[in-house]
Amino acid sequence: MVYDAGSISVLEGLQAVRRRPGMYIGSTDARGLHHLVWEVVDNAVDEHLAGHGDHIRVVLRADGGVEVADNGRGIPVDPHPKEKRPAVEVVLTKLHAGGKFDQQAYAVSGGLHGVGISVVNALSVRTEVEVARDRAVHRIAFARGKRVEPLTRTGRAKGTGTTVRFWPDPEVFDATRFDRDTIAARLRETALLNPGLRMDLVDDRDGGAGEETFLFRRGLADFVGLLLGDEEPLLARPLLVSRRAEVDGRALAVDAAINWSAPGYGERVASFVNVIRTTDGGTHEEGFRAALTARVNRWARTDGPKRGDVELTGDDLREGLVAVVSVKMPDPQFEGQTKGKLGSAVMRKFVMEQVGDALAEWLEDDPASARKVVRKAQLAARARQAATAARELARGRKTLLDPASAGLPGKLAECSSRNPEECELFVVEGDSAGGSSKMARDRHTQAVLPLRGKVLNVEKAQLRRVLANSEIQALVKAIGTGIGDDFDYSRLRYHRVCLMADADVDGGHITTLLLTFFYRLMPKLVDGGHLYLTQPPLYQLRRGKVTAYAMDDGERDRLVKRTFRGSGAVDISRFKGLGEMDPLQLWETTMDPQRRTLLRVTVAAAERADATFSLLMGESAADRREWIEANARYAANIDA
Ligand code: 0RA
Repeated sequence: MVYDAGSISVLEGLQAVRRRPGMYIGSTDARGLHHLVWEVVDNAVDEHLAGHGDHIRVVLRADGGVEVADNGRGIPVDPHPKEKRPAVEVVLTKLHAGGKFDQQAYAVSGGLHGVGISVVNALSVRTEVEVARDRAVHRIAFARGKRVEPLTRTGRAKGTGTTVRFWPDPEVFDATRFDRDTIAARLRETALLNPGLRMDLVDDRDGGAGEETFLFRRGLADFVGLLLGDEEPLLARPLLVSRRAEVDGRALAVDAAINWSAPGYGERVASFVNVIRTTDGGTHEEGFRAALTARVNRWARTDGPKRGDVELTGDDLREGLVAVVSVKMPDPQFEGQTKGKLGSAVMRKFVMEQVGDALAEWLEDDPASARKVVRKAQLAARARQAATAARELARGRKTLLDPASAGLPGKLAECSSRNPEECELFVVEGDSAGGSSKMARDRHTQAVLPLRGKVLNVEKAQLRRVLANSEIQALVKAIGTGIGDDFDYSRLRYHRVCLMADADVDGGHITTLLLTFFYRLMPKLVDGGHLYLTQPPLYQLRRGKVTAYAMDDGERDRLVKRTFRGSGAVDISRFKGLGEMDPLQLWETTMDPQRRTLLRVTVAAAERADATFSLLMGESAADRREWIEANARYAANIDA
């Protein structure tokens, strides 16, 4: 074969890629291998962004290769004016030729992407390209970057499009098996960011494992919905931002969808630049966060609920935040080890201003939603303040609250098992109930800690005062994990912490207080599903040898009508409190794992208690029934 000067330099270029693949695709491990797929897919996505094509199909072939087909314009096949070779051959062999000849405003470029499909070609044992264009199919093939079959017309075509097939070189990569889940996640993400673009993934390996299609109509709103999963959203509809402007002659765009998880306290923000995920954030995320904090705070100060309340920090506002921020710009600069961070300074200000303005408008237009956001952040702010207070307190009373310091509280009736997974702690209100539950329990797995209710009068109580309380300190000590930032899950001594309070107003109060305490200072205990409410009965029904218990009036009436149907009077007694039950009754109804009803406290329930607690402070309480009903709705019955 004879090479002209141009093709020799081309080959030298691809040889350079083969000598130092890491320079072009980051690495030669699984991550680098998948970059080959992203490279080809991104080229096809660029074609869609340019207004051509709405369907991309990725096939993981049984023979180890990958095929990416699109219905764009097709890579041009006519002779390249300077190179005197078909344009498609130039695109596949010339380094940095990129996917496009014309400089597109939003074409994927910079970072690891946009190095061109020539890099894919260089690092594959074989590459085949089929172009449908001008009513014909054209085909060309390469081996390790060298053309092995010249461009030929192979048939007639109706539409247009490009199909790239490649087999990664085992001499280059540590392993050449593609991971379907990784590719599926990426294609889903791409589809979410490009409403109307259909992405298919076909896995033909292992006897044809399946086909998935990703196609979304609502774009970022769908994306946020997906990030929320089955968590309840704070806003019925996410706040959508879509703005573009020209800055210093550069066309910039920002699209965002913003919501919050009603029960959540984590933060989920996914950001993108030119449809490429920026896993390490960067200037666009910084601008977004700054806008959120500044604008919501400004609104909260002037128009928000409870004016003059605590200043909300960015962290408070981002509790439960679920958002997608997608920006577009020409020639983005990436930073960091894996180039996952946007460095272009122009984006910080642009996103801050555009998202800021959009937020300001939204806050004005939809104050009801805005109040929801502010209220959630205010709860977070109070929790933060309480945690700080707790830490300060803990520092002063290291011996009492420090999980590492020796000794268990004197009032704790410990169980004998040392396996936390099977251990349960019953936190019991009142000394007399504490006495009977100590007698009733299964000593091997059940521990009892009595708390004196009077000491825990929550009315007008401040959380920091609650923490100074020796009863609460005993509780912290018994659980073993410490609190706030010092919480250490590995020291958890009981996998079930069961709150056992009277079924009356006072009991409801104490439970509210304890739930608030756990929600604010041991959120991981709640989140991990370790916190439970016992359900002691309100009535005992007896006739002859038959005894039954009822949790409420409804159950009592049902028992009278069914179980106790027929002649003879039923003796019904009402328990005024746990203290009235004898140990056997307590065991049968409330503690025996075989017969009791335990309600697992969800994060949503604890959060609700926290809100109730704030409302209840200093006010008269809602009655017991309402309280229990409200909470029972959020707790899942785990034993029944
Ligand atoms: C160069 C120029 C044009 C399109 C493409 C490349 C192109 C590349 C790939 C890679 C995968 N799919 C692709 N589709 C198109 C513009 C063609 C024109 O102006 O007609």
